[in-house]
Amino acid sequence: MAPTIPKEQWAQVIEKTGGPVDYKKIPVPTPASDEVLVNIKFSGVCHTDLHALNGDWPLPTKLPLVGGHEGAGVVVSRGELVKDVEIGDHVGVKWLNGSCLSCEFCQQSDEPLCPKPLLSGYTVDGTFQEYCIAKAAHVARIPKEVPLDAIAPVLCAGITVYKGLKESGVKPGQWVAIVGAGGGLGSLAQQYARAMGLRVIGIDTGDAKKKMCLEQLGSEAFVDFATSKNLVKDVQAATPDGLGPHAVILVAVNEKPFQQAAEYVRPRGTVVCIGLPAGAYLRAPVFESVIKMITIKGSYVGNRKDSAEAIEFFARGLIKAPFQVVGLSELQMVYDKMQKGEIAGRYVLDTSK
Ligand code: 8ID
Ligand code: ZN
Repeated sequence: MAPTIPKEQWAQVIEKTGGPVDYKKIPVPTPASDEVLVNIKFSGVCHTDLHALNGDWPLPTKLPLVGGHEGAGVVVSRGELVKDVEIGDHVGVKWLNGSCLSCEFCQQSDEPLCPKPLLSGYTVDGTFQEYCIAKAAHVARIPKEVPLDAIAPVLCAGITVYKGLKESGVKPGQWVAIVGAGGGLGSLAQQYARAMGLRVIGIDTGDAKKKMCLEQLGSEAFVDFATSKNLVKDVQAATPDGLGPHAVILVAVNEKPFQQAAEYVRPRGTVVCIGLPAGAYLRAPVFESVIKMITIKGSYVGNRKDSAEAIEFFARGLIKAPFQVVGLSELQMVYDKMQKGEIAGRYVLDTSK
């Protein structure tokens, strides 16, 4: 029996850049021929959603905007060209809502680099609503036994850090520093790193995040960036030979660590930039970069295969990161906490509340 789809739904809407978000009723959209309509059950709140609200990136959002791009839910209707996604399937709506599928980048499975991307919760309405549209070719497949609340943060944070770890080229047994370890991406990065056989140094601040990283997420060492007197030395000292981590995964929302990582990464090591602090620049000493032969690179979400792999790690029970569920109506509270750096792990919104 086809599910009943209401005409109206609850959503969190940004009317103007800077906010606040407005919790109100809006029409339920209708999918085009190549799209599906997903009844979003849970959506994670990523710091990218806060960048969208604040308008602090050099890329304008649509307005009014429904944010959100970590949506897990159930397909309730589909366009007439959609053949391989069924009504009732569990799917994830990711940051990359759609891409052209024919450019050079889409052809080589680098679809996040498509010059004409549709970005959920940024250039198209996202997952902070009960019913969300997504291109059928891009929805992530979620096995039915996987809980939709816990998988939600994987749909951006998990996929992104898993991809970043692969891009770093580190091998099992090697050390990786996760900078911003206490946040949404950082907490999942530790779990993926452990599942991939890596040894982890967490970098963030405060006792709650320290405890979470060391006791729950698998970091073997923790460096508090706010209290460390010599961060570079402390990070290097956390590896047994004192030469520093083989890779650094930067997921902080602050420019400074992007200018420090090259100093403590091991010779031949790789610095992977993922966090997107507003107006920030990379900086590295030329002398050390050259004589240590280091690599500095960016990493941006993941393609459909990376997404499927990241979900499979989760489905196998290898990824357990803390999250707190609150109602969709409480999004502004989540933004306020995120702005102050007070969130350990991820908040997930229940769209029915
Ligand atoms: O594809 C991508 N590249 C991608 C995908 C998804 C998200 C990029 N992002 C970007 C987001 O837009 C955001 O800029 O990654 C960044 C992190 O997102 P998040 O994990 O959702 O943010 P959070 O939960 O607020 O965590 C940030 C953590 O960084 C710590 C904070 O304490 C917090 O725990 N942090 C800060 I701010 N400064 C730090 C520093 N100097 C720091 N940790 C270590 N050193
Ligand atoms: Zn995100």
